[in-house]
Amino acid sequence: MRNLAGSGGVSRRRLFGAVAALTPVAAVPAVFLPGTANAAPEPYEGLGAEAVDAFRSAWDAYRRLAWGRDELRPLSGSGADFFAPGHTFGLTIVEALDTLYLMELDEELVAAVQWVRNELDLDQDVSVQVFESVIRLVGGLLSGYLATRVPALLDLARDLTDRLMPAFAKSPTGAPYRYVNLSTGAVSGRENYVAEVGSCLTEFGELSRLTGDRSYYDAAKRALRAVYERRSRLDLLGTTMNVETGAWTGTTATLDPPVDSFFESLWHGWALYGDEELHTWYTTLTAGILTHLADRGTGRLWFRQAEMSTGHATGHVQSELTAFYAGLLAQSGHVADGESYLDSWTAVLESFRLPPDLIDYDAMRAVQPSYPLRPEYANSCLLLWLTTGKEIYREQARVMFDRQRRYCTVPNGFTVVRDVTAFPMKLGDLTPAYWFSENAKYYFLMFANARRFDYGAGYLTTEGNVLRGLLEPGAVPGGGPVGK
Ligand code: DMJ
Repeated sequence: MRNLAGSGGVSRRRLFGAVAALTPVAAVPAVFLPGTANAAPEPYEGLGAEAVDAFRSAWDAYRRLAWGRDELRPLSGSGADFFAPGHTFGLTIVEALDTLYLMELDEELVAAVQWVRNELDLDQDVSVQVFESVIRLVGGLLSGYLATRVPALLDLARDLTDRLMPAFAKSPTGAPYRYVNLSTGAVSGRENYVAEVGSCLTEFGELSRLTGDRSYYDAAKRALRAVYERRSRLDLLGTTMNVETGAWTGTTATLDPPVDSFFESLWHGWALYGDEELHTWYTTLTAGILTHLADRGTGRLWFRQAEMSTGHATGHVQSELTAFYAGLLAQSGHVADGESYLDSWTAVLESFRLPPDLIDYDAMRAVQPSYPLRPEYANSCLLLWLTTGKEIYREQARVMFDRQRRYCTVPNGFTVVRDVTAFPMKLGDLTPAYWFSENAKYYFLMFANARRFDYGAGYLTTEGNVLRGLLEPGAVPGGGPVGK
């Protein structure tokens, strides 16, 4: 194994050569992979093509039945709006852009980019959730831009972010309001969750880097600071704060939602933009988590709920969403804990056919038995595989991929499960847009030797949007930007 973090070479220079560099991009932390000088992995059991087939089956159904709508309802054969009824943003298209690029589905990519350029309407009189708009739409547009170099995608990312900025600018603390009206700038939702306050830095940082306007990065960092400065003396955070007063209104310390991706944001901010202060904040809060929330009482590593000021335990449930933390721990140097935590979720997969959305880990009981096609387990498999080079993580991802195909496949692609404990499982009627951005991409990157991805220098956001390591944008037919 060797450190391949610096192996971008000519391709990386081409990719980023034309963009303004505002904040110097620090060395991405060491990523280790077995493989060739190009960091290209051996394909895994021919499953790369099967990951593309899985993606295509859902994508074709979306194109046929819900094109331009936010999400596909595969059972009823219709579309659904994600942000607000009657308002649609083609969310699935935006989320899929870089996946289409990586999978070399170029005809589909051209059609997707054309839809975004011609049809995506940001000037809608509707309140949207700031967090979801940032990680899904801004992030999707940015990675789409980095993949294709179509300037309109960057312009749209900036336009949307400018429409979201009142949520930050109007807040006395800098922690954003939860909602903002895209047309009027009116804000609402003074109680906001920690994850939603603090998960904008990766995308805003990239926008600052690409446009040379650092106000986006500064707004996102001010929001992170507003939370960090209110940590308890045990270096724990609560769940919810009043963004006008800065007072905590939810004082349970947890890694589960609605806090989860806050910690990713700190690490990504350090890894992508070299911000030492974010590294310090991440290190401080991680020590608090490992000291006061880590619970090894079952013989496995879990993370309990506790009162943020005293550290007294208040709960022993765990959301499947928290499975992301295995990868983050490994990525940030806590490899042994990351591996242990993934093992805990692998044990869940041994007890249930698919991971329930919420479990009581003491009793290994499903508290919320749905499985909304979540990607966090596969995400951590990818990061642990990249970090350790161990094949076991590709094998575990294969198990998850097989389970999804076995239990979630329907004639129009894939759908969510309402109850994984029922025999047969009860299905719901939705292909979440994140499936196109996350699950399919993680499987493809692990199982294929993706020619358009630099495995030694790749970096993905919390929503799976690739912000580093996209190679050869000129490889798309016609050369140069798609749709130019
Ligand atoms: C995704 O939207 C993102 O990964 C987010 O950070 C939380 N998880 C959902 C999918 O489960």
